[in-house]
Amino acid sequence: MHAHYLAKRTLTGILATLAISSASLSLAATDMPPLPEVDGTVVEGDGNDYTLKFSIGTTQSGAQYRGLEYFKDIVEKRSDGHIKVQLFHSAQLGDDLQAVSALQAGTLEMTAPSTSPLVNMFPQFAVFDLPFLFPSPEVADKVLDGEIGKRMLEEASTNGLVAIGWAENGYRQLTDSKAAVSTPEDLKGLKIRTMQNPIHLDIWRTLGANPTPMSFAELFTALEQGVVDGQENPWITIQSSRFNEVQPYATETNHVYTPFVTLVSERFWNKLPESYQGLLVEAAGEMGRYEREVSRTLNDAIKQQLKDEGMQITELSAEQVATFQDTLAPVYDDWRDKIGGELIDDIQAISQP
Ligand code: EAX
Repeated sequence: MHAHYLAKRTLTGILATLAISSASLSLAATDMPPLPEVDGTVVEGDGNDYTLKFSIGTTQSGAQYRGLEYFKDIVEKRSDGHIKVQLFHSAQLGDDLQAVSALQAGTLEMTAPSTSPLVNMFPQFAVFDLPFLFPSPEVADKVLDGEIGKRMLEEASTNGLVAIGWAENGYRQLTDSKAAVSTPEDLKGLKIRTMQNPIHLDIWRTLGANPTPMSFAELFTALEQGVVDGQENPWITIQSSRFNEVQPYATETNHVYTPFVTLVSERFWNKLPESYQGLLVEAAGEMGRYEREVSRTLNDAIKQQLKDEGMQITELSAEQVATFQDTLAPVYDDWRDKIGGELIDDIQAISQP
């Protein structure tokens, strides 16, 4: 058993090395790390076979999809092949909101949208839209993996959905096609696509831009055709969606931290034996930890790669960040009461060193 494991590892290592050296040399810094080995024992089911379609909005080359590949590996191996996982990327089975509706209808089994388009359904998710609330990924982890995140998953397990874990899209950055942006004044008149979320609309309106909500699936074409001038997403999502091909400018604003919430169709969930429900929860936890690690490890390398490919990236000074924060203070105060000040206080308490 031990020898077998060793042999397998070595072979995998050699194959990975070969793949890297024969593939693209220029992308080495941002190549996905190899998938971790699956550990854990086989989980006994009820003898039935299940097929699970898991669809996401981002593309095949992002960290999110890499996480899904790990999820598939875990679930298929640990169910001894009784659960088959089929992966769909790039909103092939619908954008964030359409995929959630499909889960409710029982025509799709899993998805992992950004929390932002779901705030009408789950108002507490709006904390993830408040500007500059999460000072570091470590604070985000404490919130997502602690009591608050657990409570939010419970509260989001309704309306035909079961929420079983957190991954991340990450810290959002601005891109545009018109000019470099380093102050809110530079945004005047810029048409910025936002997620379908009232706080994001408020943020960009308050900064002086001309925001318009749109699904992620329509975004590349809208940027390419100049329907909008800019958008905002984490570096990894900007790169994996090739937005830099149509957006020469970017600003490292880090204005919002966006998680992905892992959702299962309740109709599918209820068909599964309890042991397989537990397996999905464990696999979602491992996927979330792995995906966040990949996303963070690649973040800076991807920013550098975007620069190398010709994107003009503005990095803000502390003072410039403060100007954005001060301008957005009214948005923060206004939404604070609507969302619930106590929850925000709890998150801020976690942020204190
Ligand atoms: O599924 O809409 C967006 O900007 C997000 O990146 C999208 O939720 C990814």
